[in-house]
Amino acid sequence: MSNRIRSADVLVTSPGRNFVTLKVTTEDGVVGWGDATVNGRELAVAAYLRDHVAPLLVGRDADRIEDCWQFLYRGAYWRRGPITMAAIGAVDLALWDIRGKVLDQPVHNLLGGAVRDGILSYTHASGWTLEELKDSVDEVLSRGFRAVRAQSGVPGLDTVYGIHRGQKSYEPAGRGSSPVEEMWDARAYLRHAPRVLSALREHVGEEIELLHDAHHRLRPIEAAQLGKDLEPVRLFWLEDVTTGENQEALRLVRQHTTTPLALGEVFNTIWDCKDLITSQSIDFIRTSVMHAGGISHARRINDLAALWQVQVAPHGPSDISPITMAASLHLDLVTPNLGIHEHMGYPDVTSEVFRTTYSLADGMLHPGEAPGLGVEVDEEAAARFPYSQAYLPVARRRDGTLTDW
Ligand code: GCO
Ligand code: MG
Repeated sequence: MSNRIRSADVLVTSPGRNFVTLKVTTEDGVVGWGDATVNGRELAVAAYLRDHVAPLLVGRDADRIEDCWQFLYRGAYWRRGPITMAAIGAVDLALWDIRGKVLDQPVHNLLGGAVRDGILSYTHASGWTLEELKDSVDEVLSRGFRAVRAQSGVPGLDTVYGIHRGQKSYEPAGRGSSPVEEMWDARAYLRHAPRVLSALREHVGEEIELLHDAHHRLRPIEAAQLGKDLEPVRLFWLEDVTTGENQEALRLVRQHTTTPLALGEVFNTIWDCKDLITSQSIDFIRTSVMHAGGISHARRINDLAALWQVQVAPHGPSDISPITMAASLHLDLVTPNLGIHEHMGYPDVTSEVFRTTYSLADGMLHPGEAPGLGVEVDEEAAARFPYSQAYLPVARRRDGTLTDW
């Protein structure tokens, strides 16, 4: 029996949207799958994996997951950052998948076993108008969800983060060779969002959990104002109310409001999360398992958060593949301080390539009991969906200044 790595191959495929997948095969022929998708920068991470990581994996012992993580993280010298950490994350996921398959166990059993029966999840609802938003929320609730993220249009803006442009569901990345340019008006949003969310609270009653994503685009004092104005709505959380780069900003927001704060979907390491967690400036840490270097690193973030009574709420948009979704669910199942998991869902066609065994029923997710992560990739199907360039939008203020999208 040999768990040495024979090959590591990168697949870029686009069933409904672009995904970067890593396939690691051992000398015994066991295959582990990893995800390395960085939305809008897919080919950069594919090249990093193909040119700089895959050659280092061949011949290594697939059982030594932590050593491999340390080797790729410390060994790069130029460490951290989304591309490097997504690549390391993909390798880590693939090695946990192999480990589970070799031992014939689902990954959560290798991580200490389940501490809960299922994982509370939320999905997205949106509408240009309050009436459309109510209908969208009702539709989500009719599918069994008890927690819903609500995004609304803003009068005077014809594109707003989180609101779909005609198609069935919202997908921010647009196909084409350059990004769509959206317009942003913080004053208009700050006037409108509290009114809409208050009306929505009236509509759904007290027991449904409402979440809202401000998507990094407010300045600190605007963020504080929004948090304060939304207190009567009793949100489950207000997400990315300002950017997380200047972490002091969150302390300012915190001083002004008791609305729970969630942040961290663009963070890559425990170092990015450390100050916000240890200063208790946030209530939920949102790193995705893959963008934060895989299970081996994300679990350290989760444990740090536990010490400071911060809950874990993994990022789960359509732009991380079902492999990361599954990995996240295995880790959620064993994490005592889990809060909630995002489930944005995928275009139907994605399931032609990614065969999953995780489940969603009555708003609760479960990773399933298949050995490994429980996701298999159909390579023939993947080949039918070649990469096609897509970018996330950019945003400008009314005077044309580029701002955070
Ligand atoms: C979320 C996110 C996403 C991001 C996307 C960018 O809360 O789900 O904000 O929708 O915009 O992941 O690639
Ligand atoms: Mg978000």
